[in-house]
Amino acid sequence: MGGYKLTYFNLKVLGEPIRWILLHSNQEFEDDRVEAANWPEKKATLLWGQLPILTLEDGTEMTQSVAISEFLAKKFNLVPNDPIGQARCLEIVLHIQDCRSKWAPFYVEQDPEKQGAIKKDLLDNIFPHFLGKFNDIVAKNGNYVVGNTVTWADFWLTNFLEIWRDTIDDGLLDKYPALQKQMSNVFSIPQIAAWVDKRPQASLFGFVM
Ligand SMILES: N[C@@H](CCC(=O)N[C@@H](CS)C(=O)NCC(=O)O)C(=O)O
Repeated sequence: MGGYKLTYFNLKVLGEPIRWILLHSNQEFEDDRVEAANWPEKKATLLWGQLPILTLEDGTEMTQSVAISEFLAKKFNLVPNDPIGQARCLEIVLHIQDCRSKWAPFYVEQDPEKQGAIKKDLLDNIFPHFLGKFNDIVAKNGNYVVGNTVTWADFWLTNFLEIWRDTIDDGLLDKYPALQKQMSNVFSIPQIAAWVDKRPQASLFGFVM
């Protein structure tokens, strides 16, 4: 055991980029997935009441998926060398988080009519805005997010492109060739390819993302 434990749900969403950073770095880790039935009890014991949590070898716990990802990426050389490149990675990941926060209500909404309106706004406005910009950035960077080479920001982008496509529209990425190439770059990394072949099927409260 390499000493890390990632506690999250049986979902990809905010846990999967962290799993990929650890896998890419050949770190063994405990992939701790909290069952829905155990969540209320577990939540009550947590400082911030949310997941993911990364537990380090000495028992130190970290929260916030972006902070955890950047911490591990710095430790395991998945960041550019220059400060501006490092800031660009964080910048893009925070834009991915912004896009995620616009997509998430689609899943929470129970009323089919309201859900349809959210989906229409995603397809007409939100995704064209974010995906168009991500595509242009990636096209200028050799089909990576920053600096013509893989960084932790690529793991974030590929993970969410896959989730948004699979949850909203199979053809979502058809207009974005650079994003398709970026995903294929990430999914070709041997450790990620091997993981994707065998990873648990995400499923929690009917969410399969
Ligand atoms: N900004 C936090 C958000 C964490 C978050 O929203 N976690 C959700 C799962 S994706 C959660 O724990 N939900 C259960 C709850 O709040 O009770 C991060 O990026 O880590």
